[in-house]
Amino acid sequence: MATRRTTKKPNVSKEELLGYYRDMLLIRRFEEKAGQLYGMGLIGGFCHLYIGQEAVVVGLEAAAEEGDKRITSYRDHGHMLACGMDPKGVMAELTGREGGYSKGKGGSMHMFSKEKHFYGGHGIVGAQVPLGAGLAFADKYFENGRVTFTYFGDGAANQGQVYETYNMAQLWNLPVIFVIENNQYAMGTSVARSTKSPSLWERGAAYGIAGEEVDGMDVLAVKAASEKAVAQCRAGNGPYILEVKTYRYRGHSMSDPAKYRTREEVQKMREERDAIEHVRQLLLSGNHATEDELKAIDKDIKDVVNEAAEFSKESPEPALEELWTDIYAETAPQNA
Ligand SMILES: Cc1ncc(C[n+]2csc(CCOP(=O)(O)OP(=O)(O)O)c2C)c(N)n1
Ligand SMILES: [Mg+2]
Repeated sequence: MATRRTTKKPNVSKEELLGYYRDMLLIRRFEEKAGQLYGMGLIGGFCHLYIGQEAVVVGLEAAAEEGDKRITSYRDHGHMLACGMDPKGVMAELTGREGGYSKGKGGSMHMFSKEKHFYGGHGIVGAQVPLGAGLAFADKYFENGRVTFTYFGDGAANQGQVYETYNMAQLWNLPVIFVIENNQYAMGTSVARSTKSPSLWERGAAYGIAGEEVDGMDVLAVKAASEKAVAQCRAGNGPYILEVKTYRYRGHSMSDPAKYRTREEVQKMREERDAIEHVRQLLLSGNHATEDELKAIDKDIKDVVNEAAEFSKESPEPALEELWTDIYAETAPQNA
């Protein structure tokens, strides 16, 4: 685990810092609520929470521009919120209701937003990696200057399809940023137990792809690395790999007994490395916000999340006829 932190005066405005705080807190509170709704039996199937990893997606999104695309795995609620999708629509999809982004027919592993250029939500480990390169291929073909953020985990990083994708992405100079969210575990298997080459980003060198390791508990470090990666991609220099070292506080999914790590390990990360607490301290010590102002933000976010939960309970279940809709695309995709 990298332990570097942005200790020098951050090169961001007060508004930006407050924005990151807000965005990360929204993800955390949303996920806590999703966990509660799951416990109440209102969310079916699996539920993979993102708690602990918030700085990754918020830092990456800080470098994104309108029209850029994102695609990720099943641990995707944070990615959706960070790119501006409506918490009500996301929560209602989790509870399987009509008001959800996929009309309640998809759940977290089949949720999309064309408007926000969010391409899922994929339950098959690593499947989103070649798909992400495909999105970037389309952007290159249309010469629209867009980049695609393709997120995957440390476990997925051991898959063959990742390396086939690296090869082609570099060969074709595709504008894709491969973001490895290294949260140290793939279900119950730690990185140390799954590979003898633990520096995952360095594997790109075999294909000529540049990259770097980033402290994923420091949103400003993620933002800085993301800006560099985006600049390289937009300039037409092909793909870039960011291995973002992070940590998930909760189990792999809601049904994980977490016997593969100690409570102390989790507690230590929460107490010493928490990304939200880090920004909170930067805001307070830099006199960018008072305790009361931060409390007001907390309250605001609680209201947003409670409203989303209410909406996700009140929205009706999809009608039976919906079984026969949204199966085939009616129009061929156009340049977005
Ligand atoms: C092809 C495939 N193999 C196995 C699984 C079962 N599975 C689901 S998540 C997971 C672990 C993936 O870990 P990682 O890529 O590190 O992502 P994280 O869950 O940590 O975000 C596995 C093995 C699956 N969904 N798909
Ligand atoms: Mg993992």
